[in-house]
Amino acid sequence: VGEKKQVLTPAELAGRMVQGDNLALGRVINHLETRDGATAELVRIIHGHTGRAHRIGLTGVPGGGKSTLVDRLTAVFRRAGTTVGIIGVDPSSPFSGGAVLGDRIRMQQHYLDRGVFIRSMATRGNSGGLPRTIGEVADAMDASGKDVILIETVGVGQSELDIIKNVDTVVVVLAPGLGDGIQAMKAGVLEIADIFVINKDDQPGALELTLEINNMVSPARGKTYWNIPVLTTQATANKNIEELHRQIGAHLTALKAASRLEEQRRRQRREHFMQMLEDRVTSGIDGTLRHDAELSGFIEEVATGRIDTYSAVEKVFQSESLFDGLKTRLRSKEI
Ligand SMILES: Nc1nc2c(ncn2[C@@H]2O[C@H](COP(=O)(O)OP(=O)(O)OP(=O)(O)O)[C@@H](O)[C@H]2O)c(=O)[nH]1
Ligand SMILES: [Mg+2]
Repeated sequence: VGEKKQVLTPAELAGRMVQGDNLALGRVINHLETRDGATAELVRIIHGHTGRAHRIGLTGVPGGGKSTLVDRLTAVFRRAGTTVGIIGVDPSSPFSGGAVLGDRIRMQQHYLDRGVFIRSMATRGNSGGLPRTIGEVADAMDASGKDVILIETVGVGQSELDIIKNVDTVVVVLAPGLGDGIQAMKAGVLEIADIFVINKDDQPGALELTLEINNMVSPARGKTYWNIPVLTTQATANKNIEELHRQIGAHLTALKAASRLEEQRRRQRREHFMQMLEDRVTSGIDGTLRHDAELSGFIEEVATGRIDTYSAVEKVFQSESLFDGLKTRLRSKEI
């Protein structure tokens, strides 16, 4: 197998992936993550095969039952003949190191199913944001023919909010007994929900939490393209998972009926593009500053407080060596 691995060109590998070969899909994703010589060509090929899959994000409180829901939901999708790609975002933070193993165990029933592809990705550094390549990984799953892609984010840092830039439907999962009701949620998370799930309805406080969320969303009922449902589930007992499955499908139908699906995806592509440009410019400036003797002096002067930030920025942008260095760096594919 090792030898065979060497001879596959990116186009051949992508060809297998498009045929639904999960092994090839996994290898394509490796290339997307390591950003090696094959990445650009793979991204280009993948691009021509995307747009079919329904992308669904699950976010919410830590320990609310997202992974269990993903697992049970996957079973419902599979019974309906729907193929599933799953992206689990694992915190790189040492504090929640246990999550990965737990998720593996929970997902076990699907590991041998060729209609399911599971991949975990690490969060981005300290910000806890979603990995930048998550959209490309979802694209690859889409191109490989997965009908739905479920993305579970961790309940830390920026990733709950980032999810909206990457999916068509956002499911916010809450559960009683985890913090003080909706006050415990990070600002903004409640606003991005297309569907609310109050999980663990066997636990005290589930009814109150459901009422609280219902009160929050009811003023908007009948005023937008979609009435946000508030579902009560018990993932461990498979309770109401079929209804969640139905509402996820209904949301996609509503998006299409309101001509919002394409609009939403257009906005996401534009943002992703701007983000990539920004990343490249930022790392280009960073590299240039560090490697230029004159310019790197400014970093030190600012750091020690000898010069004010504003003047330093002006001086850097007046320098010819910045633009010379930047030009070379920005055009090199390495950054
Ligand atoms: N009582 C009860 N426990 C549940 C229910 N759903 C999930 N759990 C349990 O809650 C715990 C956390 O579930 P997970 O699915 O790992 O939750 P999560 O949101 O993915 O957790 P993180 O990814 O760590 O944020 C596990 O022990 C589950 O078995 C439920 O409906 N009722
Ligand atoms: Mg989880």
